[in-house]
Amino acid sequence: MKRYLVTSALPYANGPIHIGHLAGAYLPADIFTRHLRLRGEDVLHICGTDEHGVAITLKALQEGISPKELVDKYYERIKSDFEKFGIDFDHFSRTSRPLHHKNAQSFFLKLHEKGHLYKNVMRQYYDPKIGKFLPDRYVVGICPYCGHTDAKGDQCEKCGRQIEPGELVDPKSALTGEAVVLKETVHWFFRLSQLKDRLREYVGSKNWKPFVKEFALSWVEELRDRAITRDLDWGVPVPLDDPDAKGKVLYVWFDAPIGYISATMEWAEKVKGDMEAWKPYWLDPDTRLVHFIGKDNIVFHTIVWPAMLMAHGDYILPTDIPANAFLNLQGRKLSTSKGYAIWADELVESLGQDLARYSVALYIPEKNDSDFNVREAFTRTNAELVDNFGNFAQRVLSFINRYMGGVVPIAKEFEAADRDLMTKAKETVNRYLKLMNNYDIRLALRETINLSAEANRYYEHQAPWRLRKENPERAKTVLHVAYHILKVLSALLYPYVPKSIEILWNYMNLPKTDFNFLTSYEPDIGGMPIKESKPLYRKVEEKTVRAWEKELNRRAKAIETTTKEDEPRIKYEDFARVKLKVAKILEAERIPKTDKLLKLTIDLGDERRTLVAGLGHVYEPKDLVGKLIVVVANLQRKKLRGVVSDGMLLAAHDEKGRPVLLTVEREVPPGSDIS
Ligand code: B3M
Ligand code: ZN
Repeated sequence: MKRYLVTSALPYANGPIHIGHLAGAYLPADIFTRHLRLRGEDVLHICGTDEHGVAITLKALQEGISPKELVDKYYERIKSDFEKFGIDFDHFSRTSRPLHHKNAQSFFLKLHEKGHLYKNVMRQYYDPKIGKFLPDRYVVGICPYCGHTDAKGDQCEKCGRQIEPGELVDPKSALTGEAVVLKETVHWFFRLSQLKDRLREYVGSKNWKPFVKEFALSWVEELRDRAITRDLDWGVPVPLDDPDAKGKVLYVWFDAPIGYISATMEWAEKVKGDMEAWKPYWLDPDTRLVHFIGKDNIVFHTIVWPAMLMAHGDYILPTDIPANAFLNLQGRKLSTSKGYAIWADELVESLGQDLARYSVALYIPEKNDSDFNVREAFTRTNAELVDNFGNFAQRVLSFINRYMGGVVPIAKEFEAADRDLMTKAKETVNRYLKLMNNYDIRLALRETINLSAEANRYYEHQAPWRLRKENPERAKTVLHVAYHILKVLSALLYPYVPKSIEILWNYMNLPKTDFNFLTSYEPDIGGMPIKESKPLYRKVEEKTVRAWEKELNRRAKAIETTTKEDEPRIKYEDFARVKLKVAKILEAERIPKTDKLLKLTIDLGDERRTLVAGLGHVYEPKDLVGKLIVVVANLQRKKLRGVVSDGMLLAAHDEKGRPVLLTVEREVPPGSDIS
């Protein structure tokens, strides 16, 4: 038996959980953990809310409440969201608890005593009106690169550039509106650069997902020391008597990962009732420590956090970090702050827990961003979970109840078709185990549904409803085999849709429900009584799909109008800098290994150019040739998948988020100016 400690990224306690959070970390982590438990492994799934940092204090400001009131509100909401979605943590804690504060402070002190920290002066924005240093997010001004008037102290959301202290034009305090000044302040820095070699060796030794490992290795080479304290009054106070520590707290990304340890300690005390029980999970090198996260948390989990653990010295290092990419919704980015999402609780309310889990599991972004389209997701859930698997289960159990006295028949002799299907089941289980161990949660589900489709084909082909009159013995063998395959399928599907499988196990009246028993062929299932059964699932109705499409359209439009109101107006001169021209598409071809990117050759009147456009999932290349399009002609060139795109074409988006080309209403020469 192996020991695992699985964690999911601690969600900021500043908003409800939506399907992007679930697909990005929490649902794959729950599926993986439930599978390990079914296999009988020793596993803990730990999580909790991340309750410090600017993400909390800014949201509290916006809601006009204190950070404490904010985290108290969202701790309860987030905990409830996870419970409704069946995310089954062994313990769900929160980083504002005293245990964590004490733990984070002792972690800091240990690094301080061992010489891994040093004080340094840095320039920080200061609001003279309230006499406080401001975190970069609290400072707004004009982006020195693109002129965006709502850029923040450290980055511009419009052009995406990092902004160094002092670069922001006309910086003002987001709290008081007053002009801010740069002042020197003291912070404690973590000697990350000293750990570069150890980190390079540590990351190099891991067989993480390629995009995770490459990203981490690239960061190791640019490693520099980081400030791990902040001028904020909400957070874990810096535990030093030093006058420079007054009014300072630990940087949220320093304290938050320590929250994984604190939550395990709290589990030991509050759930297990044994203060020492956390130690094997964090101190024993045989424990496999697995952090499920979203891709925006890769750096902190693959570099900073292991460096902290190396510097501290007592704890094990993360074994695996199965980071996932992002989930989009109807072709648009999800946004908690803008209210564009499907919230965990409303999806369960609408579909029930198992269909909600299944529909999200189909789109877990394990390697690339994926898009949750409600019509496609619910149609596939109906076809695969309800019609394919659900139907097979109901047919087998009701046939046994109706024609075989409610007892699993004994099989006297197997035919080739029976042995084939049972062999396929065994092979599927082996592939499933490999995929699960490699965090390929989505592909493991694919294997399961493929086996279920095989089982349906077998059942249809054998046609026991005819056999029971013509060859009753044969009918008994077919139902015996079908019951065994249903038992295997239940083990594979349980982690995805636990509630319905537990009901199925009751109908099947199984003596045990561990993975090995469920997936092995047990001859003595013959003769076992089963219980009356009912259909496990109800399909998602067309009216529900329509209602979701309508509602999501409304939410998307709501963003457009709010951004319109908030969006500052530009001057004509700003617009005049953009050179728009008519172009004719001369050639179009797909860019290999992408389903969206097309390489276009266009005629711009006095020149020909190459453009890269994300139209391939909606337009066939051949249909584009000859079209007149609108192009931004003076955009900086950009290399996309090895092709230099010299300009950008303009397209609108329909209600499903699909691109619709902009063109002119009658023929004009290519290269014509647009103004
Ligand atoms: N609170 C997740 C986020 O970026 C962040 C994770 C902390 S895990 C230690 O929302
Ligand atoms: Zn900018």
